[in-house]
Amino acid sequence: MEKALLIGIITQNQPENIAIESINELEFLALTAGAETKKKVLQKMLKKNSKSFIGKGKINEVKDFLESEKIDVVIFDDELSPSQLRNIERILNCKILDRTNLILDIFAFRASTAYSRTQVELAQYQYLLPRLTNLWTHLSKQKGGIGMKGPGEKEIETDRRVIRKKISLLKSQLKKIDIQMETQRKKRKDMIRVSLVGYTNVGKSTLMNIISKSKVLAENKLFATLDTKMKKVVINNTPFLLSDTVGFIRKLPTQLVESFKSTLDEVRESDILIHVVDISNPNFEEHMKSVNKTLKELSALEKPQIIVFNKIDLFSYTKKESDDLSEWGFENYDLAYWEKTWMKKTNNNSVFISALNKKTLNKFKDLLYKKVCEAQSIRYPYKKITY
Ligand SMILES: Nc1nc2c(ncn2[C@@H]2O[C@H](COP(=O)(O)OP(=O)(O)OP(=O)(O)O)[C@@H](O)[C@H]2O)c(=O)[nH]1
Ligand SMILES: [Mg+2]
Repeated sequence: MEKALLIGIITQNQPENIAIESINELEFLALTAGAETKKKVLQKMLKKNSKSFIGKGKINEVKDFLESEKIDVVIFDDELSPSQLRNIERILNCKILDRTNLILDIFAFRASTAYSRTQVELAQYQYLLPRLTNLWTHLSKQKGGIGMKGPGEKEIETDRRVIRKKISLLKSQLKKIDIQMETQRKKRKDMIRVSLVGYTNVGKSTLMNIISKSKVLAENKLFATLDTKMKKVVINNTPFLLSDTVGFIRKLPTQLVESFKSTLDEVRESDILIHVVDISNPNFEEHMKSVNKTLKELSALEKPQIIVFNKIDLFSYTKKESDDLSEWGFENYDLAYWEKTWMKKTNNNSVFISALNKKTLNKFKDLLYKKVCEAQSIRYPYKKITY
């Protein structure tokens, strides 16, 4: 396993608790990609340093650390600009990755169909294009070339041209697949369509498997699902289509959202969204915000939503003693509190379940059935529905 050092920043937009959770998540991403984290560095800053992301003194500290320990890769928790990447690489003389890069890597590894592979490849080339000069310096260094001059502009131009060509080729391939998918989707137009959405690793595929008796890969890893899986489900004689799709994450690379446009079309065209949340994660509200942000980008935020708070079996809280007058934190609220709060906030469109517990699942099925009937009566207002 490669050894990694992670770097993140604390700013006004990203307070300490969120920065910590974000860098811990980066550690999980790194592990998923195959790197073991040896050290995490967080720096408090007014804003990102335009040249070296973190401060100059801090980056020198990192450099000293790299020299004393055997670190293979330094990973930044935000996307680096091409010039930042170049500068930092020059200072640290080590393999540098950023969050986007790492997520793209995991996606590339996970992509198992020609379709998702094409989508990931497109996102990768789009990420690579403005950073090409950089890559070249990196390669020339590996070849033992002296100095940092890199290739002449002309050679870079050729490479850029090759990549641009590749990008347009991938785009036209995707277009072809899109047309096929669209015709398939049109065929299903009469049915009510329901999509499972949510942060990665919250249990979407597990739920899909349980209620549709299908076999989607579900595991304790980020982005286990990349392709949309669809299944016909029947509750109380009412059929509808249920689909499971790629999970979201904070700071999801824009290139990915763009290239996964067609995978995400299913979400865009759904009648109902089931937003699955892992309530055992102390940052679940943060996660919900990231998911809603992506849903907004897909113009899908206004769709009817059921919020499924999953993994209640793992939920824990610290009870406060009555003589303890310190401020209440997230960890002091019990499940009943969250249930009350969210039932109110969502007008009773929430359920609290454990995908592993059959009893709680019935509550979910009831709510889902109610929503499907509602969607149907909106779509076919004159058709009599028997409940
Ligand atoms: N304890 C507990 N674990 C759960 C529950 N639901 C799912 N899990 C576990 O959580 C992990 C992630 O589940 P998945 O179903 O793969 O999650 P996902 O949302 O599809 O994740 P991605 O496809 O990677 O975005 C797996 O190890 C599941 O076994 C639950 O209610 N309780
Ligand atoms: Mg999944």
